[in-house]
Amino acid sequence: MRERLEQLKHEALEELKSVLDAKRLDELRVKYQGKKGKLTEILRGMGGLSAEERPVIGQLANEVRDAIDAAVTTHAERFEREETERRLASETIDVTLPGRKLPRGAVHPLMQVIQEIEEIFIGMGYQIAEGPEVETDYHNFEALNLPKDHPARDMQDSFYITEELLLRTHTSPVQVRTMQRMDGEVPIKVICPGKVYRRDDDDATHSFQFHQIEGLVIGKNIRMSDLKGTLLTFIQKLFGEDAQIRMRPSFFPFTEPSAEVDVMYKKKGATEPSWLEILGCGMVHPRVLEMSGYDPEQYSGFAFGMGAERIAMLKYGIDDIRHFYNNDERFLKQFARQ
Ligand code: 2NL
Repeated sequence: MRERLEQLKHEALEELKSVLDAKRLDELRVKYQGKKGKLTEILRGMGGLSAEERPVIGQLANEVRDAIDAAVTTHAERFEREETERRLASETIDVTLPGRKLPRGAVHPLMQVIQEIEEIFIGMGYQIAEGPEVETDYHNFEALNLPKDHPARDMQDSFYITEELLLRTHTSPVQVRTMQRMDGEVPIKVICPGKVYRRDDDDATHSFQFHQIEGLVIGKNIRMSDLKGTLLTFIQKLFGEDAQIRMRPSFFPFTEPSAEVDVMYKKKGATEPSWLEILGCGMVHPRVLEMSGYDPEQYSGFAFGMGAERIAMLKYGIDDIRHFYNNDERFLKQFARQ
């Protein structure tokens, strides 16, 4: 029995030398130490030993078992270490590699122009006001001195939702709401940018949906010369210090007197500068002041309005308004800053 144990130990340790992975190692452990293993088999035969032999052989059997255990554990630890090293080598991340470049968006050219105009007026002490795109007939027309039978309502064919509700045809209702909210207080200095809608057939210069920027100033002794000076300052900031303006008499139901403003400007691509119509304006009509709670005997004001697309087209020499809405990257990328 002693020889068989020694032989078993020798055999197990020899076989262990050729074991190269964790799976084979486990198979080997079962082969010798398992329930049906070789060591177990030998120990089962201990019943036939004498009382003197039994403790001696028992101790030897324990030694053999411990020796095989220790050798298996040493191997297992080595396999584990090797596996960790392999994974460390194959899963290494090079943190010094440059990152992937993400495509970066840009502000839409139309929004750039609107923001630039807003900033010019903010610099002159104006506030920005916004309002709903679905408006009441009252705010869009009535309060602007356009009663129901007024022929100017035909000029602005509109998208009606109900008898009383429509998509705003200009941003003037935002100014009406501003006057109502200010409740007779002065001064008012606001810029109202936003989307407006008119029933037009789309072409190179018309769109059923476009953007307007309107301005309103109300206070004591506001005069036509204040309007002209404000507009000259604005246009020189937008088109350059050399830009000149001229005012031509015009008509709007909500201003009296009214004027159209041209700017002397060399369009991108043009050889000679020329007068280009850029906005409409005037002194707020006394009835408009009165309807929104300002006594025209005490207060006066001026207002102006311009199409944002038109300004952007003049400034950048864009020949078709539809470029703004097509979202063609070849167009948009030309205006991406940086
Ligand atoms: C144009 C002309 C204009 C106004 C808009 C206005 C607003 C109020 C009172 C009086 Cl609340 N006027 N707005 C005045 C004159 C002209 O726009 O050609 N826009 C594209």
